Amino acid sequence: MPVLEELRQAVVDGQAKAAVARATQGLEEGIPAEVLLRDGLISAMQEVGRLFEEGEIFVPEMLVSARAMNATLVVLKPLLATEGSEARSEGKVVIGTVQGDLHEIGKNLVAIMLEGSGFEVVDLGTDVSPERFLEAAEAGADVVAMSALLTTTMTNMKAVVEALGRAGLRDKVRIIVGGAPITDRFASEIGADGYAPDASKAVRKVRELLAVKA
Ligand code: B12
Repeated sequence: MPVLEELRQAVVDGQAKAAVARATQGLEEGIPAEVLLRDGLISAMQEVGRLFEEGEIFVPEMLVSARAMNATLVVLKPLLATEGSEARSEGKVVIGTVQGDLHEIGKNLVAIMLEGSGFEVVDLGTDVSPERFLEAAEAGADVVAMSALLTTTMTNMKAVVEALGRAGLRDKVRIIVGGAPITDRFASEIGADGYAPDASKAVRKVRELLAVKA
C-alpha cells in the first residue's frame, strides 16, 4: 500500500503511532507536508465522518481518530508553517471554536497556517463564550476568527458578532468564520466580514480583510 493510503488508514483506525510513523516516512520519501495533510489526514477525517454518519463507528472511535490526527499534526506543523510563509505581515488574530462546540482540528489548522504566514495568533481553544471572544478582542486584535462544526453551534457565532458590535469594536475588528457547516451566505447573514472553506484560503482571506481595513 502506498504510504499516503497507509497514513489515511492509520488515522481512520485511530492508530496514532502508526500515523506518525507513516507521515515521517512520507516526508522522507519527499511527499510535501501539504499533500500528507490534505490526502492523508483531512481525507481520513472525512471518512471518519462518513462512518459515523452511517452508524458504523461511534464517538469514542471519532475521538481516537482525532487523537491520531493531532499527534501527526505535531510532526507536520513546522513544515506547514514554513511552506505557508511568505512576506511577514503584521496582524493579530484571536481564534476559537464557538460555545458548545468541542471540535478543534480545523481551528488548529487555521491557527497553524496563520502563524506560519506571520500573524500573531491568540488561540482561545474550544467552547469559547462570546464574553471570552470579546475580552480577547478588547485586549487588542485585528481579526476575530471563529470555527464551528455543528449546525447547533454555528448560530453562536452571531452572538459574538453582536457582542463586538455592542462594545463598539465592530469597525476595528474584522470577523472571519469557518467550519464544515459554514457558508459565505451564512457569514453575510450573521454580519461577519468573511468566510473561507479551508486553512490556506483562510490566510488569504485574512490578508484581504486587513488590506481592505488599512
Ligand atoms: C473528529 C470529530 C469529532 C471529535 C472532535 C475531536 C477534536 N479534538 O476536535 C469528537 C469525538 C469530540 C466529536 C464530537 C461530536 N461530534 Co463530531 N466530528 C468529527 C469529524 C469526524 C471530523 C471533524 C474534523 O476534525 N475534520 C477535519 C478538519 C481539518 O476539517 P474542519 O474541521 O472542517 O476544518 C476545515 C474547514 O472547515 C476550515 N475551518 C475550520 N474552522 C475554521 C475557522 C475559520 C475562521 C476558517 C476561515 C476556516 C475554518 O478549515 C479547516 C482546515 O481546512 C466530523 C466529520 C466531518 N466530516 O467534519 C464530525 C462531525 C462534525 N461531528 C458531528 C457530531 C454530531 C458530533 C457530536 C454531537 C456527536 C455526539 N453524539 O456526541 C459530538 C459533539 C461534541 C461537541 N459538543 O462539540 C457531526 C455534526 C453534524 C452536524 N451537522 O451538526 C459530524 C459532521 C459527523 C457526521 N457526519 O455526522 N466529533
